[in-house]
Amino acid sequence: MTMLDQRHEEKLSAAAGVPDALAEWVAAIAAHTRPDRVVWWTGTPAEVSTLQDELVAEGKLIRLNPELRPESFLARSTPDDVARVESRTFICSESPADAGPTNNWREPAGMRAELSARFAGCMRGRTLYVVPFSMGPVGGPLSRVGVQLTDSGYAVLSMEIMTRTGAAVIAEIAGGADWVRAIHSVGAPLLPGDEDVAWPCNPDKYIVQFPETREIWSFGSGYGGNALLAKKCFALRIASVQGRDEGWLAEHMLLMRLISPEGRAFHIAGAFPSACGKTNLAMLRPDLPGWRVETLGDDIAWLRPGADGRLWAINPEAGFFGVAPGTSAKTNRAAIEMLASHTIFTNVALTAEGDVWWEGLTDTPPAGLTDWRGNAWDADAGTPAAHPNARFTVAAERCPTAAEDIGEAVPVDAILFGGRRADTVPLVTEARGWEHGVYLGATIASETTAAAEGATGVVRRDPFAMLPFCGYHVADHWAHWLSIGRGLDAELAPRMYRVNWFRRDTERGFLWPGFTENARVLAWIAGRIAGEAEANETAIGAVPLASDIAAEGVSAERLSQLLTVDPVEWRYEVEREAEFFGGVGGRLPVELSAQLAEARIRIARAFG
Ligand code: SAT
Ligand code: MN
Repeated sequence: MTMLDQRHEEKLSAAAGVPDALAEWVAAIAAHTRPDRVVWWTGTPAEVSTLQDELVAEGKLIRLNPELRPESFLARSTPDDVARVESRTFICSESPADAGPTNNWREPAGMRAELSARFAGCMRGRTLYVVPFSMGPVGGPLSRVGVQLTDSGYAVLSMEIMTRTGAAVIAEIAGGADWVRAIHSVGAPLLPGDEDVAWPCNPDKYIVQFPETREIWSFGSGYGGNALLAKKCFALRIASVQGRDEGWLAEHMLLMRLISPEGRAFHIAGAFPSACGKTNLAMLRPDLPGWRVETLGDDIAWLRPGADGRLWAINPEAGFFGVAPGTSAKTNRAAIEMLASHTIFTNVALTAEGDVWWEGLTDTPPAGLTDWRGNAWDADAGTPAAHPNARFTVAAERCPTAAEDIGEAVPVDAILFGGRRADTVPLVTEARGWEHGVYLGATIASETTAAAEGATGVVRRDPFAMLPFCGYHVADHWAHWLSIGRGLDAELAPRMYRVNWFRRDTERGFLWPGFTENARVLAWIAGRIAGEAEANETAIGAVPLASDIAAEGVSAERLSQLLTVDPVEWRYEVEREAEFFGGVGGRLPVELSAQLAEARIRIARAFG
């Protein structure tokens, strides 16, 4: 018996107690995709280290220098597989109207036929891993389970970090828990005589969600949200539909606990598009004496109204899949400490000593770098050493600012809606109430980033930062937010804020230092919640007094620019919002057309 076969046998026995429906599904997928072997993953440390060794031996992972970066690895993808592929992401609801105007809809039966052809024999020569996982603590009141089948060992190790895996999940399924079926293949079968490559993938990619049957089929990519199906595909696209049907919300949000010098805790959720600083904000170490942040999550929050009239939230993930470039001791010291060991890096640069580097980590790049493509890096060539969407994958418990109760539900006091806007949007504005807050969420716009394929720096509407992640009609999502609000106690419901750390001055770049200084904005928000901080009313919501957010090195002139509501910009902005709402069709909630009408009137009145 080879070691692999032996491992296979062990996993099969570990999987004893597998309910018939799960065993039959795995058998059916295996019969169709024809892997050489099927391995039931339970997530023991021995399994992890065996798989790491295998991937190193196959050239799919590079073990980093254990003296400098213990228990850590580097993976390099191919240049055509570096980000989410929104143009190949499909929502296959029965009715196109349920997917709405912002999703790529495909008719389910037709898509199933297409996928069936792609998946036929696609795992030949490879191992099919069965990875049962829980989003949220296994058995927790807001938790959900799923099973990912994948032929990527890299995806397995990443899922092991990002979710809770293991036999306890199988017991949940055996106990009757609903489970999401998630099937992933890199789409690169190995025929006899074929040589494997470091990053198998397929130029033809499919990221497919079937919301009604709670199924995910992903083909052709090994990267991030395309391949770790628990993340965007399940915890956002499928879970948003589960939430719509069951009265909760699955949102693209960080989650943090801000603690004041007096020891009062404020729980803050924040929706920002990909690569707009959620991870940095969630791990903030405030520059303000006495204030502290505990990290609860950096990407996804599931929110549910409680019997007490408050909105409760969990982070369903168990790890962080964060953007490496720009992460430094200045921008996110906690992350730098967290990445000291036990991390899988993807598409960063490799140093001559066998450690990692990326743009922004240090001011000067070390000599002798190998770039993310595996070539000697030429500092003068003008190309970055790390890919702009290079990532780290690391367990949440490694984070020095992680809350002890990470994974448990917390009552939300404030919700932030943010994006990257060079102009127009002030540093922070407070919503007048829930409906105005939903309007702020629905009208988020942000410059595109390297987290998705396509051009970067283009302003697009990204409602609730869910444009690529909402599994149903975008306007129904807003209606659902409105209905969740009606179920909350008006006094205890979260307050809502629009924030923008990225406003620019044409000559001097960013007006606001950001990062640790963002604590000043959070402290003002906490002050508002506590009924202590003052505000100036503007046409678009309340803004802080400049003195309340004054940061060292930010002149009075810059503070006033940061808080300015510019008449020309806002007359233009509100018409862009109107255009966007116009494109959403007849499902636009009346509350939001009323908000838009009110915004127009307020802007006209304020500026004449
Ligand atoms: O979708 S990913 O998980 O690859 C990252 C993101 O876009 O937030
Ligand atoms: Mn994200």
